[in-house]
Amino acid sequence: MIRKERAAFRAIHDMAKIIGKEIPNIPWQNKPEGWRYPVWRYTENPIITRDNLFFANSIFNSAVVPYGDGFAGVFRVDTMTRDHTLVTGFSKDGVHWNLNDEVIFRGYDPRLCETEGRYYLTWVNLTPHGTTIGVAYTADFKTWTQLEDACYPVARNGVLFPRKINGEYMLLIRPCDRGHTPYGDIYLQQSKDLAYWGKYRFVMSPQKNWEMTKVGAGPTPIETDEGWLLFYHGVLTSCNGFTYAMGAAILDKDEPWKVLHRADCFLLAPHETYELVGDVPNVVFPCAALADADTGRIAVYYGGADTVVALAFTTVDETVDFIKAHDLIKA
Ligand code: BMA
Repeated sequence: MIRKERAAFRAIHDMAKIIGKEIPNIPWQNKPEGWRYPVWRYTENPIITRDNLFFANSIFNSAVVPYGDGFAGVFRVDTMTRDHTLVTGFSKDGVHWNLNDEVIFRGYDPRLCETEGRYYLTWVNLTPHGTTIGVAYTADFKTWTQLEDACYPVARNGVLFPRKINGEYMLLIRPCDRGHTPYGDIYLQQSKDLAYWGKYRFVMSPQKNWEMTKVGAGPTPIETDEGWLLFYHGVLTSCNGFTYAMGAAILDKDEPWKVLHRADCFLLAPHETYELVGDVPNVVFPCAALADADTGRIAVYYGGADTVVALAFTTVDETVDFIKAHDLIKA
């Protein structure tokens, strides 16, 4: 189907629509025959391992965006001294990456989004008093301008929306403690200039067993005609420690602290060896998603077991339908 026909088909069949750019070269594999779930893994996973960079102990929770005629990314590299560092990387196809060994920032769990012609990076910035949310921007992934940290310690999982809403930048955050926090809700804060933040709003807390310990925002929210599609991680504490899985919700377009729909179960949880075995076993940690407005395809990048980067696929229809079919928000 060509683009116009696809748009007409979506309108007639009342299908969800991504509001954003077209990404014709989005990494993609069709859903395997007989697969009943809304998210499926790339068959060549993991796409990045420690062998992609000299002196890396592990390369995992990482962010990517379309850039030029390919893709750019910021990668979490824990080094052989076990320092937390961020480096850049480039790719033609979103699957095969060349990483640079120059450290751009110290910290971890980067998120990227493009807004107003700049690529904004948010990450877990390290301070002597605990972690906070670092903010920086670039035009070329070579020179970076660092802004004020977006909150005082202690917080993690700072995720910017890809455009201003009602004239304000909006940032999802997860207040936490200095350790492996045994609790956690998602909040939102607003700013006119990315320097001064306020208008704090509660967004969501754990609801079901699979996420009962804590929840935190994942990739940059995806704008759809139904609202903001948010993938997030939820953490379960078992007698063996934490298990991280990916859930999904739809937030109100204009007041994104309002959760319109939310799946009561995970959409992706540790199952494959590279998710079950590694430096931290049983971790699926999504940090980025590419979304093609033309086809509705979505490619999610996630860390596996705090050791590798992996890729999974879905479509906006599959995910939105699944969330609504398993909705824990009662009308
Ligand atoms: C969180 C963060 C993530 C990590 C996860 C599982 O607190 O440190 O980077 O993937 O724990 O270890």
